Amino acid sequence: MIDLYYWPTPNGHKITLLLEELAEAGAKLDYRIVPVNIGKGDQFKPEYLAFSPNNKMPAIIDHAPADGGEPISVFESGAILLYLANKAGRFFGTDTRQKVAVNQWLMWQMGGLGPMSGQYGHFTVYAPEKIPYAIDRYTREVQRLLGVLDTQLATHAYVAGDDYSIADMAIHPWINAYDKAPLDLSPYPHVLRWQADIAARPAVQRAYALKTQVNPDAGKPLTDEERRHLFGQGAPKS
Ligand SMILES: N[C@@H](CCC(=O)N[C@@H](CS)C(=O)NCC(=O)O)C(=O)O
Repeated sequence: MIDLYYWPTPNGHKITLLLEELAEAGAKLDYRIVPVNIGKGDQFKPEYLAFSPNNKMPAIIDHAPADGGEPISVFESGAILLYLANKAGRFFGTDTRQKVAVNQWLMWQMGGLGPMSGQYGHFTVYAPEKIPYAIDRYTREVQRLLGVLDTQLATHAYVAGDDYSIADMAIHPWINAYDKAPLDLSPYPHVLRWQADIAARPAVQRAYALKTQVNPDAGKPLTDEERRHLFGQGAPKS
């Protein structure tokens, strides 16, 4: 059994996308969701920090690792996707070349599209003060990344080639992640085609449906308490 420490955000969706897809593919890994309400500060609880020290979700604890030993915990969504895909032997390519292709696009999401989109959302949606330079900077960077993705998808069905992989699962939730600040995707027709193809998958629909099941308040404006937990994380160690 895998405990998935989860809240329905783009980084959380990545893991349910994989776990639901594994079930669909006949390679099911049993899991149960442990909600981490990041608006209430669950990510700062000592018992959570003990295995997920970056105070973010998602994280997992696998109580039945392949080596039969002690439970294995993993934090960072990219590391979790790699761990689970390797354990199941699915969605990570079958030879070295495919694995390299999946890995590089996964890292592209983790180091590029995810953080840049996160800052785009912060400055366009959440920041109490609208700073034109920051909004412009992150809008342009997300648009640049969408252009890179569009070029790749012009000649490939999925981001790493012919097969749907964990790289697609990492990227999909981050395409236009902010309903309140939608970007015009019409300059990226291949991204739109790929986005729709993936959205039609039954496993994807099940994964995204967890959003309102786990957080019925999803999409509502942040309360002051939620802002405090999410954006006031205390002073750095000096
Ligand atoms: N690099 C991390 C980022 C995770 C992340 O930013 N999670 C957000 C929600 S999408 C979170 O837990 N935020 C809580 C906080 O910042 O206190 C990953 O990919 O797992």
